[in-house]
Amino acid sequence: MGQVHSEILPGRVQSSNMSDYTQAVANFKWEDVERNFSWYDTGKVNMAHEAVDRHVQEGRGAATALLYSDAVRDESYTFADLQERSNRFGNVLRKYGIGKGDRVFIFMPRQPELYFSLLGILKIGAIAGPLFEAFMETAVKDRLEDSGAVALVTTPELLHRVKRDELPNLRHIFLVGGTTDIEQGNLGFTEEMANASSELELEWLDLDDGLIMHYTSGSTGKPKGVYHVQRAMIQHYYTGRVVLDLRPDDIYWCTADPGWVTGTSYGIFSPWLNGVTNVVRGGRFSPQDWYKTIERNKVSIWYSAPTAFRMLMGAGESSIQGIDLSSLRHVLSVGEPLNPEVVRWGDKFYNQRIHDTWWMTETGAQLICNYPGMDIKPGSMGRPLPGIEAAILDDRGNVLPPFSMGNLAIRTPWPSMMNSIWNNPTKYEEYFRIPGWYMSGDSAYMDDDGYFWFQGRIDDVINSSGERIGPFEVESKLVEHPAVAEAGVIGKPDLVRGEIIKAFISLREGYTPTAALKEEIAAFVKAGLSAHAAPREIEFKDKLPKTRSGKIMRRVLKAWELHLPTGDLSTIED
Ligand code: 6R9
Repeated sequence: MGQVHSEILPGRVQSSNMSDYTQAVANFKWEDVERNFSWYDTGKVNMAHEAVDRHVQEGRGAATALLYSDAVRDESYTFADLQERSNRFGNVLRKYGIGKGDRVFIFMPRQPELYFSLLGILKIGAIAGPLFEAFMETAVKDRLEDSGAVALVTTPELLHRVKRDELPNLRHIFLVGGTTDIEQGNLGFTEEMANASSELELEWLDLDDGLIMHYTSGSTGKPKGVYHVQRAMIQHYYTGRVVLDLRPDDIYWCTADPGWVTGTSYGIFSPWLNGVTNVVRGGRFSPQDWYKTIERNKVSIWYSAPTAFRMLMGAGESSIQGIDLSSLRHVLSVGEPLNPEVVRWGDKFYNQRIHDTWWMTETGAQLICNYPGMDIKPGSMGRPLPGIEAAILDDRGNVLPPFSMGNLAIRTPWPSMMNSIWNNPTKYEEYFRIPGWYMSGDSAYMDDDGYFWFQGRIDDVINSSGERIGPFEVESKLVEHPAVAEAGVIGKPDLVRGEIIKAFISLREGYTPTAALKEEIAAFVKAGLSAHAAPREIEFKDKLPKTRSGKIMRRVLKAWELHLPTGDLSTIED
C-alpha cells in the first residue's frame, strides 16, 4: 500500500477529552494536510488524478472503488476500472472540442456511468455540473442556461426535459443507454466510449481552477450556481479522515445523490481521495432495501440525513428484525437538524451514536462536526474542525458571548470555500459583508463548551411575545409525539403577539386527524418544552413540502399560510 493514509493526520481528535481537542486546534496547519498530495511538490493538481489514478500508480489499482447495485444491476469496479472508464470519457469530450473550463452537466439517476463521466469531465479540466434526475424542464433549462453548459450527459428517458432549442451553448448531448443520432445531435455514450482510447493525457491544473458547480436555492431569487475549485480537495480528504473516520478497509455508504453537494463532496471525492470502497445504491428509498444494502455490502461507515433516519424510525423496530447491522462502525448525518430523538433511536437500534455534521453547499465540506470518540450532546452540531474558526455574530459583526443567539459565521478562508457564485458577484459578496467572515444565514448559539446549537435559518426564527423561538426545537419535540411523522413550524403573524407558532404536521400510519389529537399534541409540546413553544395552531397535511436534500421548506408553509406565491420550487421533492 502507498502513502494515502499517513499514520498521524493533524486535526485528528483522539478522545472525548477537551484538552485533546484544544491541542489539535492549536497544532493544526492546513499545510500538514497538503503534504499528503503530490501537487504539494509539483504545484499542479487534478481531483480525478488524486481520487483515482494516484491509487493505481501507488499499487492499489485492484482495490474495489465502487460497489453499485439497483433492482437489476449489481456491479463492482476497481480503481483501475475507474481510471480506464474516465480516461475514455475524457477522450470522448476532447474529440468534440471540449476542454479546460468548459461546463459539462450530468442529468441522470445514480448509476456507474454517472461516476465515470464525472471523473472524465474532471480529467480534462472541465467543470462538472450534476443535476437531480427529478428536475423538470424549467429547472434543467435555468441551470444549463446560467452555467452556459456546452455538453450534457443524460438518458433517453430524461431527454424530453431538455429544451435544447432554447440552449444555444449546449452543443453535445451524450445519451447513456441511447444511440447516436447525428440529425438529432445525440451521441451514444456506449459507442463513443468503445471508440475512445483508454490512455489519456491528464490536464494538470492550478488549485484555483474549476472543479464543480452546484445550484442551490437561497431565500430569494433563482437558484445560485455555487462554484468550487480544485483546492477543495484538501478539505474533502482531511474531513474524510478526521470526521468520516475512513480507514483503508472501510466500506462506506453515503446515501446522497450527486445532485446535492453531499453526494459529490462525500459521495465521490472524500471516499476516493481516501482510497476506500464506495457503495452506491440506485432506485428508491425503502427501509428494507436500505437495511439490506448495509447488511449485504457490510457497510462500516454510513452517512445519511435526518429525514431518512426519521423515515427509518417511522418504519419501526420490526423493519430491522432479522437484519445484521453489526458491520457499522460509524454513522453520520447532515443537512438539517438531527433531532435528539433520532440520536437515541440510533443508540438503541443501530448500536451507534449518530454523529451530526454541519456545512453547506457554499462551504464545500464539513465545518462543524461531532468527531468519532467525542462526547456528543444530542441536538448539537458539534464543534468546529481544527483549522476552522466559527463564531456567533450580531448583525454588525460583533462576536457574541456563549448562549447568545445570532448569525453563525466562519472565519475566511478555508480550502473548500466556494470560489464564486456563477454570474452573480453581488450575491457572492453578500455572504462576506462582514470583513473577515462568511455569513452562513443560519442562526445558532454556542454553549460554554464550544458546542454549536442550530436554531434555524435567520429568516425562520420566530419571535412570539418577545420570546425568540427556534422552529427546530419545536419540530424536534413534535416528532417525539407518537402520532407525528414529520412537522414543520413557522411564525404566523399575530396582532397581539407579533407571531404565533403554527405547526404543519403529517401523521404516522394509523392515526386519525382530529381536533382532540391537535390538542393532545399541543399539550405534549407545552409539557415537554414550554408553554411559549407550543403551537397555537396545528394543521394536518398528508405530506410536507421538502427539498430533495430532505429539508422541510418552511418558506412554502409560510406562503401557504399567507396565501402568497410559493416562489421557486425547482428544488422541491416530487
Ligand atoms: C450540506 C448541506 C445547508 C443548510 C445549512 C443549514 C442546514 C445543514 C445541518 C443543517 C442543522 C445540521 N443544515 N447541516 N442544519 N444541522 N447538521 O446540507 O448543504 O443543502 O446547502 O444546506 O442546511 O440550514 O445552512 P445545503
